[in-house]
Amino acid sequence: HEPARRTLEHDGALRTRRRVTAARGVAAPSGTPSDRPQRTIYDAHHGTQLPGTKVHGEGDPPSKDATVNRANAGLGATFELYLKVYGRHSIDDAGLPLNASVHYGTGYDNAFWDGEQMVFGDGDGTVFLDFTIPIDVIGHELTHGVTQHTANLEYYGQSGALNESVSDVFGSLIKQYALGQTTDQADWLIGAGLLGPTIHGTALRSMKAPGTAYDDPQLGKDPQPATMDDYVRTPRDNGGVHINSGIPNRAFYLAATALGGHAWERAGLIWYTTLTGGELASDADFAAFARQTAASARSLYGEGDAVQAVLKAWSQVGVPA
Ligand code: ASN
Ligand code: ZN
Repeated sequence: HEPARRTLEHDGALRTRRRVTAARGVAAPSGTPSDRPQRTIYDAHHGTQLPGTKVHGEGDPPSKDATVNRANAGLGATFELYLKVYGRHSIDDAGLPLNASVHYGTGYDNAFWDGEQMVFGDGDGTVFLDFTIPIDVIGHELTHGVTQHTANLEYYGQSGALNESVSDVFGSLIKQYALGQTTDQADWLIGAGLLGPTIHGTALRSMKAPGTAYDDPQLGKDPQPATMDDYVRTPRDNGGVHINSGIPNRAFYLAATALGGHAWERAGLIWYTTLTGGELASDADFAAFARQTAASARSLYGEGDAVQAVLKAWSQVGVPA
């Protein structure tokens, strides 16, 4: 996907230029984008044809299908965090309509962003339950769209692990923001409530303690490293994008908890500015991303506790900044 083009506007701020394209042939809104989301939920009826049939439009009364309502609410909560905290109007900052399909496939054990929309499986009911259950998973998938339209981090190796990590960071922040949690109240888990009742584990990933989310005969052990000492070199999973994301995930957790309070405020804004500020290369490695978070912290908050917390966090996970 072509990265969003950026222009330096008269006020000196780097902003993402409005795109003329929008999903599914719907014209992009012209002028000021709306402060309300424009959500549509589709039902794939256990097939793999996307998007499936429309079952819920913006402003419709709640569906009888709890999965539809969870998807709709999760998209709404994600839209709200991006707008109210970061001033971003949807995925493209130009009010892009949000489309999601639920009941994708049969016993489908995943959720994904396909470049245009979000897609959620029902899970097999044993290992995984319905992927619309964790709000952070919904936020994770939508954030892949934000990344595509901004830093466009290449989905391989360290830049791919950063792409994954950014989705976990904002997925977790959406949950923390929705629940009004401080850094010490947050669980820092991705996908809590998603594992079936017989699975020995708590979630898909832990940002606080990567590698400890599950250890189960069917699922195996959580493979995430917490520091560069345990970085996993593998050709699988696009070079371990869902594995090595544990390292930048923990860096965010450490920076956010060192700053305390609401993680979406200072730590979240530092990461958001890094992702969207136009200074990050799409093939950035961990060290380049770390340097840019420090630069963002400095430009937002000056020389002080924010930049110190960010530098210490990266150093604790073994990434030079
Ligand atoms: N749930 C996964 C993700 O969003 C799906 C994938 O690997 N593309 O990263
Ligand atoms: Zn992802």
